[in-house]
Amino acid sequence: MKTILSTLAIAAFFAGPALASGTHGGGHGDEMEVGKLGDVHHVDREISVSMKETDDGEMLFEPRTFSFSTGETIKFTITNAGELEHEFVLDTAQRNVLHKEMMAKMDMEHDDPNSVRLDAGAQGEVVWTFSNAGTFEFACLIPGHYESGMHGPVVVK
Ligand SMILES: [Cu+2]
Repeated sequence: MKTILSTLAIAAFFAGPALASGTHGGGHGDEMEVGKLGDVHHVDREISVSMKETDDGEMLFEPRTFSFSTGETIKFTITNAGELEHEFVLDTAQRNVLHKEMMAKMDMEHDDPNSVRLDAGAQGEVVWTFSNAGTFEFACLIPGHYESGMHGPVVVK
């Protein structure tokens, strides 16, 4: 059974010291440290991302890293070119670790603008504005996938 949880539910689940020290308080709508939902009519750049497994058991994103300027709005067009289900999640590395631990305990679908989960062969998109400078992370948090290589840095300058 799959449970649909929002970022807020995840925050509530992890309402412990680790999360409290790692995030700013609310009050800015859906703004996250990594940024916010982008305006599809004001996209600065479009980037294609593929997700797949390799013959030797790795799971990969292509490209493996991203570098953006503060304030840029990116349209990610994401293709699952593999044979398994995958997802693309933008967040801080710290929150991805917590989120991944939660995913290991219960299968979970996201209903958040910072992520998309795709069946094999499917395509989806995430339009995102990187409003804050810093080093963030994109990852697939389906159990075992992060460890198989599905994560990379997002540097915002
Ligand atoms: Cu995956």
